[in-house]
Amino acid sequence: MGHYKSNVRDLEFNLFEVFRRQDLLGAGPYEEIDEETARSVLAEVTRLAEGPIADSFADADRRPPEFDPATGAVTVPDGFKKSYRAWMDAEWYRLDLAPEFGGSLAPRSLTWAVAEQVLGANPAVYIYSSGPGFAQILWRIGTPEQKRFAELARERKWGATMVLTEPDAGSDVGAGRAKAVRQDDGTWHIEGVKRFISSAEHDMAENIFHLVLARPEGAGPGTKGLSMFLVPKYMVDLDTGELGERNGVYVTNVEKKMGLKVSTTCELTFGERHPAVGYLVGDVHEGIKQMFLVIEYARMMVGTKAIATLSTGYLNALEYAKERVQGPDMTQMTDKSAPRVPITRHPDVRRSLLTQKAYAEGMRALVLLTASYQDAVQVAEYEGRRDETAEKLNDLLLPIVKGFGSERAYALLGAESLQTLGGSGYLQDYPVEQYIRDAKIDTLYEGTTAIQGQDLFFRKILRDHGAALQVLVGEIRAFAESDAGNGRLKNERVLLGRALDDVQGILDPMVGWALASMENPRELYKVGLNTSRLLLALGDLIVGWLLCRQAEVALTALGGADGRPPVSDSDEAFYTGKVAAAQFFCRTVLPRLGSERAIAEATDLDVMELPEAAF
Ligand code: ST9
Ligand code: FAD
Repeated sequence: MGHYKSNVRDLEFNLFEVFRRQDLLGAGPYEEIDEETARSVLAEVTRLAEGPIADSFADADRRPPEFDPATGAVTVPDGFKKSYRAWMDAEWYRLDLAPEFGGSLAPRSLTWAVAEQVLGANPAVYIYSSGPGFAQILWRIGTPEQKRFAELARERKWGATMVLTEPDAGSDVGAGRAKAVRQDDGTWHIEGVKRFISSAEHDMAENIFHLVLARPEGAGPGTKGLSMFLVPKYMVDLDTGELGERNGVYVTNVEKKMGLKVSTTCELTFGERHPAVGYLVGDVHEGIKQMFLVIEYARMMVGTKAIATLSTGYLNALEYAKERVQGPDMTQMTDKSAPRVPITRHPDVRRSLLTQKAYAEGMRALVLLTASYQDAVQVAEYEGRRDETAEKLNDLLLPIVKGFGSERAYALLGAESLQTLGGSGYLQDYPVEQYIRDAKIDTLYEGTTAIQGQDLFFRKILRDHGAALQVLVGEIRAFAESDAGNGRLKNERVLLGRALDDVQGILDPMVGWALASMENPRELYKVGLNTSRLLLALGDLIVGWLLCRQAEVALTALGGADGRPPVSDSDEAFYTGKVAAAQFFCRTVLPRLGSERAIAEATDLDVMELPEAAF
């Protein structure tokens, strides 16, 4: 048995019992996919993920890719190549692609359920495999020539990268100095050095294309002065598809990292040896807007990766706990001859396991809720209209999936999953220590947690005048005030309502300080002292709500309502676990939001007035 433990039962529960995705299938944009097909896709991906994709996970960590500074070439270990091939050859990435672009479009909820399994089994496989997805974005926004390039890229399975970061421009992308110089033939020469670029070199594809942000000579400062350029590693004859000369973009270093080692993180130098030719994407100077099409997808991917890792971390911890015998039952702790029990009998281990289960399953539901808004956006597009509410709810939830998801997953993997294995968790005999190293990056790239918190408050709440948030809050309030759970969730709904008031109690003063900052700019510091707090608190609230919704569905199934047959033993255990996770989360996690509120309300400027020398 490999390291990866999928939770396909829970994926199906979310898709078909909670979010009822079957109601969308077989019609509109998803005419070709019915529920049975969707379930068989999940089953097949589970087989791949737990088998060939997971196979090289540990080995590729111990023997990471080798970089040859003389040639700039990178050699990826053979085992990993096999995992990558297994995924690319299966071509499930086509589920994300439009039929006009060689795809078999599936709802995003299904494609993120598929992605979860690959990201949990071997995240770098998914990251390297994003070439066709990048190509689709280029195909949507590119010139006719770039559309042709995109089709070749998809067919030939070329690799792709997103190129923003520079040594002095990380969170502050607008500080980028890479330059674009226009040539007489309409192409551009890119000059400068980018760093930390994922997948910029490897030996698993014949070509790699880079989507690069650079500043045309004379363009203004900040992100709005950046344009996006297509810069291929090898030039391409668009008529024949043949590869031509080597372009002047080279990897000049590959970083040594804490985790996710098989995913290359590269310094990328443009135009040093010979010109790096770039093509202005779509022939328009809208670089940052265009790049956010990629970023939005990548932020969802990073959150899903983190949550997938927590899920397999929890399931590994659970398996270990069931088998590890240590100490007597607590009620017999003074009896030195009492029988020893599996550690699952110890209250503190149970607390830990339920904490992991509630977060892993609640955050999976958060990913799939977000994906269900993406489904709505796709359906609307297909019908020739826009669903602005779904668009905005997706926008609102993205920083929570990414920022909250990665923070909670990383914290729990260390504090709870590894801890469950005791000293054994610290060894490389078990996968959890690698999970922790591999998951740390999720709080950092694609915008750090601080950036996600600011995105949530300033862009997704304040700039939206709270409109999308009010829709979400309205749904949570309605649930809290309903009779969901038929009496069995009464206490939980009260706790949920209180948690909602607490989150509102964090948000209200923040809005007040933001308004007051127009008179006194320093009031903005009080907002900045609380954006990460709001991000995490709102995440906890949504997880609590989703766990309660799941519990409601589970209680109905257990109650045998609507003349349903009694459930199987395994389903009975599954549904019982759902109710328990919701109750546990509402009783032990949500009350903490009251303290967060009190801390937020008491915010003053002391922290900002402290002289740097006093730190
Ligand atoms: C990275 C890669 O870290 C990590 C691993 C990658 C692995 C690759 C995997 C890729 C998978 C994806 C493949 C594609 C597949 C597709 C498949 C399809 C089916 N939302 O606030 P302002 C825009 S990469 C949308 O003034 P500042 C907007 O246009 C490095 N748009 O910002 C806005 O204009 P307007 C990641 C947004 O103060 C404009 O930006 N690095 C959003 O100038 C300016 O906005 C980072 O993430 C948004 N949320 O700049 C950088 N926000 O307002 C983190 C902004 O007129 N830093 N825009 O609409 C930030 O995000 C900063 O906040 C900043 C600030 C740079 C935006
Ligand atoms: P900094 O921006 O210097 O941040 C340092 C600290 O200051 C952080 O805690 C941050 O939260 C905080 N901070 C910074 N600004 C603010 C602010 N305004 N308010 C509050 N706090 C702030 N980039 C790409 O373009 N393409 C890639 O493919 C890519 N892949 C990557 C892969 C890996 C393994 C790594 C490590 C990075 C990758 N990156 C990539 C870069 C990544 O997106 C950046 O590292 C990230 O955006 C943070 O930038 P930075 O490292 O410069 O940190």
